[in-house]
Amino acid sequence: MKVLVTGFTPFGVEAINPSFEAVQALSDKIAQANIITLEIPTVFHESIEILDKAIEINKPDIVICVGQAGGRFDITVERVAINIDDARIEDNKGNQPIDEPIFSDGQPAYFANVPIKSMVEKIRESGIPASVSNSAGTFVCNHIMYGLMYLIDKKYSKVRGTFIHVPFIPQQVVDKYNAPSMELSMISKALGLAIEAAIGNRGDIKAALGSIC
Ligand code: PCA
Repeated sequence: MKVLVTGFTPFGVEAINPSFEAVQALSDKIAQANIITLEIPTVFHESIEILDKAIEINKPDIVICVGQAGGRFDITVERVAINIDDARIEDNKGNQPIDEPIFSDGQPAYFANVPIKSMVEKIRESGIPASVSNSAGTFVCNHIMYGLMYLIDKKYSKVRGTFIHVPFIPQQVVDKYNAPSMELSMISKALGLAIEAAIGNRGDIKAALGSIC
């Protein structure tokens, strides 16, 4: 079993991206699966092309893409990706698509095909805050998750995957008022647990982890 785990390059005003920092800190083996890590540029489309090549070369069974969600306090496992780019800021190559579909021949949305609730519960059991998220936004993170699920739909039907958003780490919030953060080691541990749950479960649990608004 092989799991490809990606993180993003820093973007916006940030000098680091906790997603790739945490991905890099994962062990090489989790629950007997080989872990392959990859840094992806925070750039529309180029990110999907790089992911596509990495899937083609590495032939993973599971792909988990990870990104920073500054302002969220917990680890959020994404349920769905939507076919829209709507960028509030430029990506790392100056692109700022507004209300553009990601793929004209793609579905309006794709759902994660790993057991997201089992993953959230496994993280919570270890005392780390986590929840299911029903929106990955409309920037490059939603874009890469949509790209991943589109590629699974069109080319890699045996692959399973989703996207996980992680909070800022403490060094990013020393000058930000009221911004939540989580220690890098905790984020990395949570990612490892999420991967373990994805490896060990095909069907999901029926748990009341939905959101009210
Ligand atoms: N977070 C951004 C893109 C890259 C990242 O780490 C997002 O949530 O869209």
